[in-house]
Amino acid sequence: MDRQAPVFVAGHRGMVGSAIVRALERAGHEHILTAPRASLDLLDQAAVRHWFEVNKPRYVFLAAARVGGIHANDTLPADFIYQNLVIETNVIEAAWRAGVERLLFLGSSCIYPRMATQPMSEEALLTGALEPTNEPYAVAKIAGVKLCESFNRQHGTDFRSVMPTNLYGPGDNFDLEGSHVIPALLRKFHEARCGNAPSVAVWGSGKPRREFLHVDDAAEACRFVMALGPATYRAHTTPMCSHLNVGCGTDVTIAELARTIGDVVGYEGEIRFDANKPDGAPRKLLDVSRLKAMGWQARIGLEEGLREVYEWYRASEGGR
Ligand code: GFB
Repeated sequence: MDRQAPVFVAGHRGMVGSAIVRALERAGHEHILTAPRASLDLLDQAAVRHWFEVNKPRYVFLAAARVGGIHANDTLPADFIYQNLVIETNVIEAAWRAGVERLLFLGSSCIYPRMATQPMSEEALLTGALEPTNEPYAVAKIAGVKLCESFNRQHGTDFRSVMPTNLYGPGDNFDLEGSHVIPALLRKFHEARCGNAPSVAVWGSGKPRREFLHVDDAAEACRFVMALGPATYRAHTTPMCSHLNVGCGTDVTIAELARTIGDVVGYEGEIRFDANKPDGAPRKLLDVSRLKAMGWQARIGLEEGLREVYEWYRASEGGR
């Protein structure tokens, strides 16, 4: 990637987008373009086309999305499918129209079938039924992958896709209703410790397994994939299976995660499992061999990452 060239990070205020901006700054990029929602509504096609015509980015990281945990996905299906479809169609089509050299679309590991063989390889896409709690979001993200592939096949664009596993890190959403499991449990255990609560409620059975990747690792993977030469990228993907899994290659049960978070926070009370809440997919471990063969792998271990995010949370949101 040319460090002087304009690079647009769509969704720069989110956890992933802000991590990508930090990774680009660390790598010496001098022309990073961002657009706050107040000045560019990605749901407005005319506005997006106009912004691209005026700003002419050479590279685009499409990290903007409507995201949330299992409860948000399960209760707001129309928001999740509509907003993610519109954002990706607007940005990908405008990028083609404006002659963007390279775009990276960010999906999610939930695009794979609920009962896919574990670990899930890129070829597992569209081979079975999706997890009901996040099917609308998954369908939107699958459409994003297919949008990139279709523009590449018809128009000769170089639009790439990465499918990160469950991400966590600074700038995450700590709202207890809409968040993912790690920020939710960090906050719950923190508040239980500060309030001397006798127990903490963890949703579901605690049996599902999840793979977790620190968002700074994910951002470095995004920069790595964007920097690959077209021949290298094409040598490790196919025109109809062009996406790359991004993960750490190991997973833990939610119960093990809860115990680790309890240790990180220093909470010594009881962990209770709320069977009235959904478990979601039983497991979502990614096969990361494709990206590993290209030379990238995760560096930040889960406990190290959790400690760092907990400190960020206490300094920025947790207060005490
Ligand atoms: O992180 P999470 O909401 O998303 O839930 P998914 C992961 C697991 O943690 C589920 C359990 O089995 C939850 O029941 N869990 C336990 C909790 N306690 C809590 C809690 O307090 N809050 C939350 N949120 N979970 C998401 C998809 O699925 O994965 C998204 O819905 C996206 O669309 C994301 O794909 C990466 O991993 O189940």
